[in-house]
Amino acid sequence: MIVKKYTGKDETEAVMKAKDDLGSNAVVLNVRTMKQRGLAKVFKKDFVEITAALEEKDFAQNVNNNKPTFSRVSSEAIKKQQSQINLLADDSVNPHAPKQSEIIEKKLDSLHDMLRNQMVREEETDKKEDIKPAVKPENNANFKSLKLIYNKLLENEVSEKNANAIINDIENSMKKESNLDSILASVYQKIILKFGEPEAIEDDERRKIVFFIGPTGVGKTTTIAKLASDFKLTRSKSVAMITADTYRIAAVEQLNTYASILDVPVNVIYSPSEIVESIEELSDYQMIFVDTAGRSHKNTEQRDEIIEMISNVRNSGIDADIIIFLVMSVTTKYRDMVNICDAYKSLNDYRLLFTKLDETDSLGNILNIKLYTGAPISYTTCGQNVPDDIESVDVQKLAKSLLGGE
Ligand SMILES: Nc1nc2c(ncn2[C@@H]2O[C@H](COP(=O)(O)OP(=O)(O)OP(=O)(O)O)[C@@H](O)[C@H]2O)c(=O)[nH]1
Ligand SMILES: [Mg+2]
Repeated sequence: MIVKKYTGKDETEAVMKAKDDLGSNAVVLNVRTMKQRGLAKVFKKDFVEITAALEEKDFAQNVNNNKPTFSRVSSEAIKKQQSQINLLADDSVNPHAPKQSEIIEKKLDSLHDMLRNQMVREEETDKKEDIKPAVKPENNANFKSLKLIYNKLLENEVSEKNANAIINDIENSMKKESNLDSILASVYQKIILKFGEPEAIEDDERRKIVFFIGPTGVGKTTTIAKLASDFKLTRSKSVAMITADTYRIAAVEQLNTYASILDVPVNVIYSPSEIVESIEELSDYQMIFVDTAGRSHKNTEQRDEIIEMISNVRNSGIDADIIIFLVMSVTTKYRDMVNICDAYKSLNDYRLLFTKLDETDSLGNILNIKLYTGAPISYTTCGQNVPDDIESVDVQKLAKSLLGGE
């Protein structure tokens, strides 16, 4: 992994520098505003420093591809990252800034203590069980730490294949002997890179048609209510809804209830051919959320209706961004999630939205499915409360949780 720092008079300038240097797959790990102190305050302006990271293989590819464009880093994402963990503070830039080692210790201390305690306990268990992580005990001073982290990942339902890949990467790039803190920090960063840049709904002026598709009962309608509320009440957008769910008797009523609380119009459509006309009727609205009936991915006929509806909009030439959220509950088994994603593969560019994080402690499937599909992750929901129980994916929080942290 390549980790580099860039400075600029503002975030945009620093990100542009990273863009020129690292290319499209880089991920911003951290953004800091560096304040001038003492006499320097008079002569020099504050500046922004970002820490960006890139997988080595992507770096090599960038060089070959003559540096493609940087992935979109929304100002929202940047703001969010300002409050996020700073693992790589450069001690030399600002003498008053906390030292790198202090920051790592502070941010990862709970994980560290927990893992160390566990290490002692597992020494006992190891004698009884034969666990087989990717790391090889021979000549590897880091074996215990890596094995612990590997087991933690498996415990959180990261697949064996993905846990092995993470551990192998770390093992290959590590010094002969590293302490638990630095191994943990490397794994943590690796996981963040694997999650990639989340893609929430862009908060810009372009009109948006947003589809919510997925299995029955995962929370599509509830999630629409949460997002519609955010866009209408917090971001002052004009919002409308369309429901293609006339399948369940109470479905239209459910959406109507949310819509009337939010005071937004709802159109009901009965077949895929009606969608374009319905959107045109709502031409005054910036955001149109389209609810669909939960479909078993095994019922290909029903699934094809949804795909047809989306294709109709794509082919209509409507001037709007089309966003598709494939909504899945994290409580669903990995194998079923894979089948669901496969069922909608032909849509190509859906984003992953995971619900019901409050119902499980094991979030490994989010990483597994992200890596299986390559699709961006967007939002997670963590309860039934509208509008509060939703957030743009916080990859730092997810990565910590996969390592057993709070
Ligand atoms: N615990 C929990 N429950 C949720 C969450 N999101 C939605 N629910 C609940 O899940 C149930 C189903 O939610 P809906 O929004 O109706 O799900 P849906 O995907 O629209 O269902 P269908 O339209 O029948 O396919 C409701 O009881 C919701 O309150 C969540 O994040 N956590
Ligand atoms: Mg519904």
